[in-house]
Amino acid sequence: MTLLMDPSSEELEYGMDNPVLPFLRKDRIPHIWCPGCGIGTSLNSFCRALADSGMDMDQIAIVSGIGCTGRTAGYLNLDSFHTTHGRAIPFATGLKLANPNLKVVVYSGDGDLTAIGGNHFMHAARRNMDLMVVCVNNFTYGMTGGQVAPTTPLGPTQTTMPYGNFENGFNLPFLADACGAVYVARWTVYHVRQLAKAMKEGLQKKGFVFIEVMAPCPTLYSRRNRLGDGVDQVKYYKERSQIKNGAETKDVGLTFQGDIVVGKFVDRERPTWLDSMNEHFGKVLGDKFQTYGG
Ligand SMILES: Cc1ncc(C[n+]2csc(CCOP(=O)(O)OP(=O)(O)O)c2C)c(N)n1
Ligand code: SF4
Repeated sequence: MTLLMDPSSEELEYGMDNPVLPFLRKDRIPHIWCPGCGIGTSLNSFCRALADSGMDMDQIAIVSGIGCTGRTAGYLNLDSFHTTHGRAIPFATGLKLANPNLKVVVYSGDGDLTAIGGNHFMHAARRNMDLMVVCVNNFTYGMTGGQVAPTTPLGPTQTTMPYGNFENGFNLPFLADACGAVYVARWTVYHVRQLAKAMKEGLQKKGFVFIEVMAPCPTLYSRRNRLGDGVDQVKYYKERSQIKNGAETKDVGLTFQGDIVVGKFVDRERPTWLDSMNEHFGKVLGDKFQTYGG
């Protein structure tokens, strides 16, 4: 093979013209994720959404909690914060309120967001806090060895459910919708283009945006349940997904290896927390109140 480029050049090392490169902290690579893990694919879609959005990267911040998905913050070439377990949303809320001009994105796993962080998730959606929340749902606690998660469907085994899970899992889009999110979508890591488009829309939307991304955890969830490798899981996503934009979120619950409904389910308008606060205090205090954050 003839090398056309200097072998020490960055382009050769990472691939020429890779559009996601400017958004990654190359000094942090190689990343920690296992072969076939879906988190990296979701991150690729996110980088493409950043590129397509045309937004000023100095105006975007990313916040993660703890877990394999939580590591995304460290790999992104944005102002990024790796917070404590379950606390990405309150941290992001503080950031947003301190600097209302920032677009703040929370990027974390299903356990981090909806188990230990579930209370924060509900209230941020209820308040319509202006945040975009991406949840990589691999149905398990990846980083800590495959414990049952609040999203694990009925049936599969987990380290803490060796005879199969008997607890009902959350239908995350339904939860987000019921709590008041203004934008709710679900895609899988098979749907990379639709996912990037949803993320771009989410970046441009004002209010609590929730995007669920179904992703394989081949090392723990798939192996334990004999589902094959990451590619086998993506084939399952391809074969069993139905795109139903506008579907009622109550109807999009997931079952173990069953049909998957994907799409944009909710896209509505309602005042954000800051809009409501400004309006309220403007009315109550009149001229004594100075509008905060424009
Ligand atoms: C207060 C606290 N409790 C528990 C943990 C251990 N812990 C770290 S990550 C994690 C779960 C991660 O699962 P998930 O959010 O689904 O992310 P994944 O690793 O699957 O991407 C847990 C329980 C912790 N770090 N801090
Ligand atoms: S343990 Fe699972 S979620 Fe974590 S990096 Fe490996 S495959 Fe991904």
